[in-house]
Amino acid sequence: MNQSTGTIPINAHIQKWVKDVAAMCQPDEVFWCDGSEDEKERLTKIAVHGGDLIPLNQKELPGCYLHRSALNDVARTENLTFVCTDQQEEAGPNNNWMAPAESYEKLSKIYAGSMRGRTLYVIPFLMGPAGSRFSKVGVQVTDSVYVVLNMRLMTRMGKIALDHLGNSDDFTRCLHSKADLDIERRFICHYPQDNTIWSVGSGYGGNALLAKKCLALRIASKLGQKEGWLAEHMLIVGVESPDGEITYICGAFPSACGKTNMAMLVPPPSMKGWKIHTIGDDISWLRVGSDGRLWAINPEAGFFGVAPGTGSNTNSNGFKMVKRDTIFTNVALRDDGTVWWEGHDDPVPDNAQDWRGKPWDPEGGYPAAHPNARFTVSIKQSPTYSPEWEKPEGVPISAMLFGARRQKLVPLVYQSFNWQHGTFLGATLASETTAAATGAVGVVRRDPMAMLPFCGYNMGDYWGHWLSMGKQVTNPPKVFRVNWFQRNERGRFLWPGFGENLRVLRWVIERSKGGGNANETPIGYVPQATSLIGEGLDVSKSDVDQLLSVDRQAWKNNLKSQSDFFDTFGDHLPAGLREEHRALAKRLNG
Ligand code: GTP
Ligand code: SPV
Ligand code: MN
Repeated sequence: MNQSTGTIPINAHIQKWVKDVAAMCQPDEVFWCDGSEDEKERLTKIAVHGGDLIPLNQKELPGCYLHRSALNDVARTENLTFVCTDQQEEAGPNNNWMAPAESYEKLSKIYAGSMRGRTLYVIPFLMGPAGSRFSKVGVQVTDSVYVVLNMRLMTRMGKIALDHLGNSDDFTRCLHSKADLDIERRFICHYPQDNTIWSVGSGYGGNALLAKKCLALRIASKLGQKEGWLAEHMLIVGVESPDGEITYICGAFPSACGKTNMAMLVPPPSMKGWKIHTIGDDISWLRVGSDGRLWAINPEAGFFGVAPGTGSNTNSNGFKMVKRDTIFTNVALRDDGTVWWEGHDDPVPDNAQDWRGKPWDPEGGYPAAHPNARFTVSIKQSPTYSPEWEKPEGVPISAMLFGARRQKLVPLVYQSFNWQHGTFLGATLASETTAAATGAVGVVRRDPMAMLPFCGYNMGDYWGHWLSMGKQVTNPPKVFRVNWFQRNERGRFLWPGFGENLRVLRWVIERSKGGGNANETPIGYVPQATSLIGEGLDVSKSDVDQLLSVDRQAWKNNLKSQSDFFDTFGDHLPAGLREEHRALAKRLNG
């Protein structure tokens, strides 16, 4: 076996670990990634040659490639995702659990010899700016060149990570093998006590790019609890008002519920002078600053964004961003070597291959792109990219949003009374499921803080950690609940969404500074219509009334499902949340 480590020195801890892993997986070759441009070209050639990437029309889409995943491997598989702690209680009712010894043994058998005939790639990566107190190092081993090329866009990869790590042993060991892509032999296992992730049998997104959901959320959330910080499924955006002041906002929305879109929002023509600065579209790591505020970084370096629904009418920044140096996964391929998806600017194509590579029948009643088709692209390609992304201390957060897909009940926006009540709004978040995970779509489920699939420990303890963070942050962000997805009886969206969501952000910013008009209701502060909408928006008065209404009876009917959900956490439920639930019941019944 070729064991050359190339030109960069690799610390002894990494070398030892890779040696052990290689002994188990038995690759033909080991390839140490340095993150250079040269290397990217070599790897791309390998990927094209092996069929992992299909070159697209290089005139129209320079540097762009298409990847088609296995048919049974198109989304995260939450039922095959485990947190492996000594006690099941540490993982909590929110996680699938396996005992560490049992799962190591089970997966070892699948890994054994799984890389025969393949290359084992070693990817050192850094999450967060170099030299920042927020940042963490991981090393991923994988037998998928597609994963390497994605990790290269999604993280700071190669030498920069090794330099940050030095001789330390403090890195997350991320082992990944596609093995035979058999769903019966697919497992995504987390070992927080060993700072280790083992993923096998999938080559897709959050299952395989282990920096993302596995490290930056599941492992990091547990580290955050131990070390006194937060790892959240949140976008970070800077909103600049016409007077030039920038306010930073974080937003937690479940998968495929609008984070990427909000992170690179395009202000409507009627809101002149407003500007958007993108820091992150999926993950935030938050720490208390010496000024008592909460500061956030985006640990990632790229977007793994939902393609369907991305067009000039919805997200023109996103649409422009993916015209070069982008990897597309499971979109449709047109005759001229360009790509297409539902919601693309161009009309429905007559001649295209669908995401599986089969001739697509536009009349067939099925989509050309998979509903969870994605693009992978560097954050620097966003027209709204903010250099603040590089700041080691992050940006100060003035407001946090919890959002979800709800056809009914939940108003467009309302504000919590305080941090504890804000934590309660996050803890009771529920959303209609999407194609980002396997399983039924459109079913309402509880998804606290949009973290149900990503919290790496008992969610009751996680809420307790949120409340204790509130005590340390003397100047906490104001917390809001938002919902862009209310519909009328005929199924039409009541709110135009996308760029028009800036109207909601404008109110959020006013409220964060202690201004803005609101009515106090049992669920929180709801904006007055006139102060929210402003000039230049064509939405009927009755729709606006509906968007901002609080149906007291419907909320009362919801109380029991909230407390039933809380009960599943037993003693781990912090008293503060029980208190908030009682107080809500009292306000609704009062
Ligand atoms: P993950 O990457 O899975 O975590 O998702 P995300 O939260 O970043 O979701 P994204 O912004 O990619 O949006 C997912 C889908 O929701 C896309 O099809 C969007 O077009 C649609 N969407 C986003 N914002 C809005 C909105 O304000 N209104 C409506 N109706 N749809 C929206
Ligand atoms: C999500 O599902 O929330 C994503 C995509 O952001 S994945 O990387 O697959 O988790
Ligand atoms: Mn996500």
